[in-house]
Amino acid sequence: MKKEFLDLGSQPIANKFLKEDEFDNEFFYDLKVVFDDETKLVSLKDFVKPELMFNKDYTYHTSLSHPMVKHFKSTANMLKKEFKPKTVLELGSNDGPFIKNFNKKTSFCVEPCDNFAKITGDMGYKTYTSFWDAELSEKIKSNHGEMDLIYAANCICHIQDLDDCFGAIKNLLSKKGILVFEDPSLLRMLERCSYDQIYDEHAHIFSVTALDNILRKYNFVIIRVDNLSVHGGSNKIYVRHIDSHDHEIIPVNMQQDKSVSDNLILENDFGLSNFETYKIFADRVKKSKKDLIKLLTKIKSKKKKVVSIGATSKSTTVFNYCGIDSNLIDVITDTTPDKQGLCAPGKHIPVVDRKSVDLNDYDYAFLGAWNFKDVIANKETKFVKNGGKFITHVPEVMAFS
Ligand code: JHZ
Repeated sequence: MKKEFLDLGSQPIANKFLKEDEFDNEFFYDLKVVFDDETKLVSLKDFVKPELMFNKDYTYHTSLSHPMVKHFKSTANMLKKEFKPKTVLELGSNDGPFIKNFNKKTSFCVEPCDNFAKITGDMGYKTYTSFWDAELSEKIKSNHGEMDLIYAANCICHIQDLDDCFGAIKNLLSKKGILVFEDPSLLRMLERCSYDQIYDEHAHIFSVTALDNILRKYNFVIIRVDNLSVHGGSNKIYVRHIDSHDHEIIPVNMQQDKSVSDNLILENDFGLSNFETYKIFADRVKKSKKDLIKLLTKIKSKKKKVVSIGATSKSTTVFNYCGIDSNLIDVITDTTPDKQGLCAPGKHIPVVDRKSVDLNDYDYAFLGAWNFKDVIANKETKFVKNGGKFITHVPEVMAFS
């Protein structure tokens, strides 16, 4: 039984930055969110065709975010040390910051966006330019055998058909192998009212509770959960086959640790299994929209200028849900060359290189990449010294310096 609790209105493809002559044919869909009473999974009501989102024009380069490169390097080193995998598969390898820490002969990538698949291919990793599914799992198994580590960061929550996804993983993961994946945390999203985690690519926002319910169907068991600060609060989930060690003693690193029950209890205490919690969240989202429009309108009425930092998928949701266009935000800066010179999805605010803008010409800077608040604040100390203020909507709408 899927119950709708949130309507974020008509939305464009979150990462499809456009030229002016593409405005008329831009694709829009209704972004509504549902809660499944049985599994407790939160998902989009209507999915967008994957090919419209993940293709050769995909613009999100993981390696352009230095904190993420650091994060993937330390994750890779930790996994090598703790699990010593002989074979590794990464789902959604993007431009390779994780896989590049592993042996080229025994590590493989799956990446549906041609532009990124080419990057890891050129780095020497066999890369399957394809969406993850049962057929591909079979193909990889017959080409390279089973995998000891299957890793996916910000990828599983993008896969619409979770049954096919986990079935395909079940088929390829070696008997004593480990599946590790990380995605934004539903609990953190609800706590912080960061509703902008919801956009076309995020088919689901995972709780440990829902994953525990779903993974059991595949005879998988969650053995550990790490709460991460990346992407505004994510969970790293460690999973093995339930019968991985038959009658042998299960090694310590493969035993279920306390983090699993700790997270389940925390989520239960917050009310993640109750529909009422989602209705309260939806009311907070509506208030956040009202507050943000009010603040920006007030600022503009005083003839002040506002820049936005980070042309994120998240800011696509905020700007389109709140109806924020270039009357309220003059320009967006982003460090990604592929986004610069284009206009942001839906509301068509121009995106420019940070280096081409003197931030001191602006009075306020909206944090489109609020998840990098500290990194941005440390870079932009001159802006603050000259009286500039940041604006964020997470956890609530405010201007600060
Ligand atoms: P960032 C993407 O979401 C899409 P986004 C995807 N669906 C997903 O799940 C998450 O990532 C993981 C720029 N920037 O990481 C770089 C600056 O301009 O929040 C990026 O374009 N200045 C795969 O798009 C953007 O902001 C800066 O100082 O919401 C950050 O995007 C910094 C630090 C970043 O992900």
